[in-house]
Amino acid sequence: MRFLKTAAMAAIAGTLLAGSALADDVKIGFLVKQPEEPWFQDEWKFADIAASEKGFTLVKIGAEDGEKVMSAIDNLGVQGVQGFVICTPDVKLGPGIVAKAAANGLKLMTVDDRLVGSDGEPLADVPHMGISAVKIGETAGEAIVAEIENRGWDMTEVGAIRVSYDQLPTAVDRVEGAIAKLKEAGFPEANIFDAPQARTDTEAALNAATVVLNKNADIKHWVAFGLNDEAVLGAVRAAEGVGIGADAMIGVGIGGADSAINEFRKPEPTGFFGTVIISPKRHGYETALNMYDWIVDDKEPEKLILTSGALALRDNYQDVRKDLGIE
Ligand code: FCA
Repeated sequence: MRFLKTAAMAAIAGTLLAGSALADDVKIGFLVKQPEEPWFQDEWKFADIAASEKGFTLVKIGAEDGEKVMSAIDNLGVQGVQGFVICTPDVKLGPGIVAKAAANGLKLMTVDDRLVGSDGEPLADVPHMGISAVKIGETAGEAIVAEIENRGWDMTEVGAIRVSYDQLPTAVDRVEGAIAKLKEAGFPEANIFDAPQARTDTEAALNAATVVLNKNADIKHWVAFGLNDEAVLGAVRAAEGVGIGADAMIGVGIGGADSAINEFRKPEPTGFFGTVIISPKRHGYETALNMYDWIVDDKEPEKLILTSGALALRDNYQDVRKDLGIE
């Protein structure tokens, strides 16, 4: 009897030990599609904070195309990682990413861009944290409308640049949210011009917006929106390139990382009028923490978390950032 009791206690102690050893050995991957973009730098920064708080290892990998994503996942498997968070360069890689994660025995969560299946529908089984894209786009649209009115522009004489990346559902939701608010305020649909960007960076947006501006040289007042700050900065730079400055351009981006903040810090205002600040802390810290809890406590993350945004302008962005806990 006494022997049995001792054996049982030893077994319990062994389990406890194994449990804490597991916590020390936790390795989590964090893959992003555009590692040079300030938003993703911030996500990594906050994920690093979660790693040092909980004592796990964070493996950060930039994966700019499908091939890199697939080899990065194999790489994580070889390194003994238990799970990873990913913002994929292409949401259509969804089924491939799910299969690759499973083949390596890795738990999988997505951030920012939600995976889709071959039918184009979201892979609802993969836990995801994204932004409330339509709502945030609407906030950008409302800010543009308010400033058009503030400047006393006649909407029939204003052009709108829709910097678009339509292969990404969250990008479509964001720009369509902005357009809905413009139209609601009476902005003529015929004055909205599509500027499809080849990639989601400033240079690609600049190229796309330049085409629109050159084709419509008779329009003197412009507004611009897109999926992120880089998209809108591209439109603002394109406008500057054809002599349209801050007084004739109202660009409102989405993000609020350094790309936007550096613009607000310039001594003179530019056409980059505002940004809807979203939270890299939630997207970096919280996703990493959720993955950690999943690995260590078998606590599955919520399937879908959508985060909100807050409008910031040149003169109040510091307060908005403070309120969001990202200053
Ligand atoms: C997408 C965009 C990023 C950022 C993120 C929340 O991944 O490409 O710039 O806006 O959503």
